[in-house]
Amino acid sequence: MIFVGLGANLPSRYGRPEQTVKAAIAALAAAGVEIVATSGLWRSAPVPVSDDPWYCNAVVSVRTDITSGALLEVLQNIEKDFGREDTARNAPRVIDLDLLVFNNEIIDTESLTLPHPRMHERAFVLIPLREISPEWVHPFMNKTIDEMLSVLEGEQRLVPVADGA
Ligand code: PH2
Ligand code: MG
Ligand code: MG
Repeated sequence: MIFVGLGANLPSRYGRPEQTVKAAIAALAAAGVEIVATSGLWRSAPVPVSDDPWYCNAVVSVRTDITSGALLEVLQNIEKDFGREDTARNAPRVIDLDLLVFNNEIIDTESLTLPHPRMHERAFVLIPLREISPEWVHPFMNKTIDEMLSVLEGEQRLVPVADGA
């Protein structure tokens, strides 16, 4: 299974973060990456907690024959095309496309770490992921999504976006 996380907390040329996230999913499909399942859209408080705007987050599962490195490049090209600027980690952004999981690959290189090194501590990743793949187990933590969520103590605020928003 291949999972991509999406996040946005600044307006883009596509409009509000909800619209940008939907446009980014469409851009992935247009780049030839088959979208298998799409979570709902969620509004989430910034992690770590700050005065930055809340994010819109979602997770998609995809199917593709290209390598993880090539998929990462596709994601980065979409980010660039959407007007993403290179700024500090955790800085507000028009769109963030993170390669979370690529089958059972476990890698740690300069450009790519799989699974994503912080996904297990982020409710804004785990809750959307649970919607589309509730049985998924982290390949080296050997934990289910529910097990990873249970240690987060609910301190991360997350609300579903109403249909049509
Ligand atoms: N992304 C981050 C940092 N913090 N917080 C929320 N709620 N959602 C995000 O997508 C997010 C974040 C870095 O990529
Ligand atoms: Mg990110
Ligand atoms: Mg990123």
